[in-house]
Amino acid sequence: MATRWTQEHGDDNNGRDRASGGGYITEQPVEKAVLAGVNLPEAWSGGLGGAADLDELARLVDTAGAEVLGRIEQSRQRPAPGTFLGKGKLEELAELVADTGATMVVFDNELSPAQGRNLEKALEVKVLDRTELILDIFAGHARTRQARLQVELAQLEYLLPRLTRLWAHLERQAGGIGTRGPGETQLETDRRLLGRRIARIRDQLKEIENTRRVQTGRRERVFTAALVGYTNAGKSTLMNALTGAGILARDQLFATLDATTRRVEIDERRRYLLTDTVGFIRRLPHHLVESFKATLQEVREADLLVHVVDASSDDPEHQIRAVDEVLDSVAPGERRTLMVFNKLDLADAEGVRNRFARAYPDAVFLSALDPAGVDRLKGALTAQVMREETIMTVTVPLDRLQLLGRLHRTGSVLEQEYTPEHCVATVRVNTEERNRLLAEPGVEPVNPPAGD
Ligand SMILES: Nc1nc2c(ncn2[C@@H]2O[C@H](COP(=O)(O)OP(=O)(O)OP(=O)(O)O)[C@@H](O)[C@H]2O)c(=O)[nH]1
Ligand SMILES: [Mg+2]
Repeated sequence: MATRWTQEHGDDNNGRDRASGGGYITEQPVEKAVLAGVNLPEAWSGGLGGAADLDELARLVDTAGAEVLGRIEQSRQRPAPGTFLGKGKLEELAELVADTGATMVVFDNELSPAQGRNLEKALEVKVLDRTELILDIFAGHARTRQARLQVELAQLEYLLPRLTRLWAHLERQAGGIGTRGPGETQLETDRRLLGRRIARIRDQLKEIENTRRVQTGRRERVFTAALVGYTNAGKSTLMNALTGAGILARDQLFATLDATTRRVEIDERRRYLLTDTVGFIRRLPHHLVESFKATLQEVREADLLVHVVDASSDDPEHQIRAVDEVLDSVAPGERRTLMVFNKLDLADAEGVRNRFARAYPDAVFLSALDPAGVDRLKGALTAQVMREETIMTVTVPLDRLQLLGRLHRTGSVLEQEYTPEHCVATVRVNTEERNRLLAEPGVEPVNPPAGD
């Protein structure tokens, strides 16, 4: 039972070393898990229904650093109120735990505090639900102060109603999946203190967000594209291939949690910003979506979403739907999206094209490992940025003609006429140049094009 984490929550000195070590557990034995899933009707309560996906749960457990020793599944019209699983299935699960020597049971469903307690009593091992597992992985992968605070906030809010159960965990064993994090440092505190901590984190996050706002406000307005998609789809790999950003990309779920932004130069006149963001998953815990609102701000503010899909996954459509659902809550309304079907080297490339080309005529099909494919994506992104170009006519005061200098050099001044006070120039500009020009005192638009 002496499973230990390499570091305590809140210490960020060697977060990167941890990640390159391929897991967080330094001492054996590794925790041993049995997976349990209840298939519920799709429409069951608040998006928590649907079939269990124990393969994906196994990947999550593996990412968290535990070993999977067994699985059980049950289909029900609704969860059994006390224990989620029916009585017979619960006995079967208890036997499986005993036979395998498992140290914990992980549910693919979200358990109520009472269900968690009852299950732990019946099974006599630690019981985690999908949300706790995902929160734990996020806690292990958070790198920046902002990401760590966001995860801690989500953990605290999730744990608050479950405190008694958490304390029981901690008495039985120190450490292990699901007990890392705020629980350890808050062991001897009460809910009131926890509430205060939550309030403080919220304040700190607000401060970080305000600083970011001031900084981006000072930046010029540049076309921004954000990579979004299911976890492990290849967002960071593509980001690195397009920008040389050197972001952590690995075969793990939720490898990157922080938004990273890089500039991509198209030519002397045109550039755009590309942002890599946190991956999504089906039934992403709403506490996480809530507390990652700040990171996801990048998604909300982007001019273009580049939706990366792992075309080699079992069910790409399902993943696309899951991502769209998260996006609906994060960035509601119209979204301009470029679909990118990645990992074609691992998929039946022709089959994938046939399946998706009709629904997504502008989509890019590629493998991030193929430089020619990455070039095509680059081309598609450039085309999207260029689509932003508009032709407009402005008056420029004669003593400020230098404002047109850069546009002259790139051949973007299409016409020029002079009046005694003004130059009337028709220019081809992208969003950034347009806004910069119109922000200059004395520069006025003439007959702005309809619909602009
Ligand atoms: N074979 C193959 N592997 C790929 C391709 N693109 C990405 N990968 C691998 O897939 C794994 C996940 O890639 P990441 O770039 O980390 O995925 P991500 O979308 O950033 O994932 P998260 O940050 O976890 O949400 C890594 O092991 C990559 O090397 C591809 O086109 N072909
Ligand atoms: Mg990533």
